[in-house]
Order: sequence, then structure tokens, then C-alpha cells
Amino acid sequence: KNLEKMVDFYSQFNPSSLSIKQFIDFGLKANEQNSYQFLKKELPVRLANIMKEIHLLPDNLLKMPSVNLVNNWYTQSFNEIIEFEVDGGCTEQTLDKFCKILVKIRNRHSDVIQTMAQGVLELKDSHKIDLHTEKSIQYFLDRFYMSRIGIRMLINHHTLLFGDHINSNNHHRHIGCIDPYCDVISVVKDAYENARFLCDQYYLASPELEICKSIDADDEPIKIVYVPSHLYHILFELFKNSMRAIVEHHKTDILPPLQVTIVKGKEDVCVKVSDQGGGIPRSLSERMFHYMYSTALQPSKSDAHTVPLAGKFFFFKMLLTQIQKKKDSGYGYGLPISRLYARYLHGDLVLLSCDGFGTEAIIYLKALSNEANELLPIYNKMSTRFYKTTDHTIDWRSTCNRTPISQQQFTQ
Ligand code: W6P
Repeated sequence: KNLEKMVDFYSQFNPSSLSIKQFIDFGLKANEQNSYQFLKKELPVRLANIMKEIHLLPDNLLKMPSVNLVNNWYTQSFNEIIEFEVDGGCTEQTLDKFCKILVKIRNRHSDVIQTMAQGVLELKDSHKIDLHTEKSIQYFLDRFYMSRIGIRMLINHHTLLFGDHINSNNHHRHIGCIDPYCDVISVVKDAYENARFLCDQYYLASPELEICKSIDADDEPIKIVYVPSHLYHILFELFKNSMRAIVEHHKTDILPPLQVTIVKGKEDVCVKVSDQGGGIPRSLSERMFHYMYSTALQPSKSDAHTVPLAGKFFFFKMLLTQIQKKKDSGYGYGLPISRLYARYLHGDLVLLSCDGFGTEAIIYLKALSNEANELLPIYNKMSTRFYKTTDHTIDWRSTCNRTPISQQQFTQ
């Protein structure tokens, strides 16, 4: 079919990873036409790259209805965007229509994470999953969700910069998705308050927040050039986990505080979240980032159990379901997705646990915005090979060390 040829064509190009600086320059210097010209090529490239990879999934997973549904969404969105390439014109009307299509695509794909998780469950229920299949799924989902983060970043940035400007005064300092003076402590407090609200609502108790340190060497609050919503997402997820551990581990009314340390080094800004929530066994800490493992822990599938808390017993199953089923963290994919958000701009997320005592989660963020480039999966003909081996380390990279064709258009 013609469409298949188009996907083949666009998948030959590598996605262009942008630096934070490029996102900002773009918001300050470029106009809507430039952005449009860039995106109408770059979006099909990114979509086609990951669409080709979807087809490398284990056959029995590909056949699951939910995976098929996701696949169709991608096909439809790809189709809608390449219409603009065929159309050719670039009038006010075209730009307007482009923005509307982007919003439509964003909405269409809003449940991709839950739907893919559903697909994995469907596979689990119908097939026995061997270790190799499990590894392939982990490998694929990391790449798939990272691709999605990048695509949504492009769409959000464009629609925030050039879409209908009804709410644009809310964040006058923001440039599209990016806050050039993102105050880390404010995001910490915001995420804490919201996680605490959920925690209070369901456990009738919550730990206090203790900020151990949050200033740099010059006594200034630590600020970074970053996407605040990504940082919020990571922190909110970590706080929910820590709070749950703390409240579950301490059966009295006295809860040790959740401790947060924010420091700035030469390369990184580190945000450390420490809880005395009893910790987790070392054998478990790597699995916290596994999609298959998270899916197994899906609350509505596990047996309901009660938790002794402050002398009372609560029906725990419902609490878990409520706390975990928030937008992107549906089915408990919160931690693996959070790590992807951190890695997306060359940061990281690690968990260090002392079993029997507590857990530290460290978020590493690039301190220098010129080092914060998108990290994107690239599809190439060799990718097939990686679904057949277990060494999944060499086909990740940032493409900042060369200039692909579509990026040349963007930077001029
Ligand atoms: C725990 C388990 C966990 C996961 C992620 C972040 C913090 C914590 N604390 O006990």
C-alpha cells in the first residue's frame, strides 16, 4: 500500500534530537512557519521510526487487540501529518489547521500508555512469557515511551508557542514547554502537596516534608532550564512511593519526614528524596523499573489486603488503585516512565535502598542547558537484531554529534 511506502520512506531518516537551547531559540527567534516546516517533516520521521519498531515486537504481542489499537492510532496520525507535505501550501489557514491536527493527535494518543499496558496484560493472560520475550518487551517499551515523550514535547511546544493564546499569560516566563528559570524547590513543594493530599485522603496520615538543602554555592535557590511538567511528574511519582512506604512501615502516628536535598554540582543538579519507609530488598530494586513486574503488581489484580495504620485497618486495595491510577502512571508504570523523563534530557533516576530501613531516590538533571539534549531511540535495519539478542546497550544515542537533514532546516 502507498501508506506503507511512506512509512518506509520516512523511517530512513533519523529523528533529529534537539537541545534545550534549540527549543528556546525556536520560541524566541523562529516564527510559526519555521516551526511548521520543521515539524511536518520531523513528526512523520519520528512516527515512522517507532512504527517500524512496533512491527518488530514478538508476534503474539502484536496480535493483541490493544496493541493493534495503538498501532492504528499511529497510522492515522502519520497519515494526517503527511497530508501537509502533499498539500505544499503554507497559508495562515494551513498553519491554523496544522495546530488543530496536532491537538487532535495529542488527544488521540493520550491513553497510549494504559493501552499498551493492557496489551501486555492480554499477552500474559493468553500466553506463557519467556525471559527473552520479557526482555524484548522491556527494551521496546523504553524506546516506545521515550519516542512518545519526544513527540509530545514537539507537539506541546508548537501548540503552546503558536496555538490559541487564551491562557498564555499564566506563565509569562515560560518559552513553550520550557521554564528557563525553573525553580526546583517550587516544583518539589508542588508535587509534595499533591502527593500528600492523596496520601491524607486515603491513609488519614502523611509524612512531613523536610528540605535538607536547596541552595547553591552562592546561597541562591537552585534553578535550571527545564520542562517543569516533566520534573513534576518524576517527583510526584517518587513522593507517592515514599509516602506509601513510610505510612505502611510505621504503624504509629509518628511518621519520619520525607527528606529532600537539592544540590548543584559541576555537571548535574541532583534531587535526592529519602524515606525511612523500610526499604526494599536489593533483588527488587532493579525490578522497580520493569514494565512486566509493574504490570504483575497491578492493584486491581492483586488480592485485597488490609494495612494496620495508626491503630486502624483500612481496605488497602482501593487505596492503591486510587493512588496509582493517575494519568500516566496507570498500571504502575510510574517509575519506569519517570526514569525515561529524567533520561530524555540526559539525566537519570536511580533508587538506592537499605532493606529494613529506607530508600533514597536520586534524580540527576543536567545543570548546563547545552548538555540537555533529547535522547531518542533511532530505528535502523539493525534494530531487528536487538530483538533477537540480549545486549541492549549500543543503539541508544543522542544525535547531537551530527546534523541530520531535518535539523538543518530548523536551525537556519
Ligand atoms: C520505597 C519503594 C520506593 C520506590 C520509589 C521511591 C521511593 C520508594 N520507597 O520503599
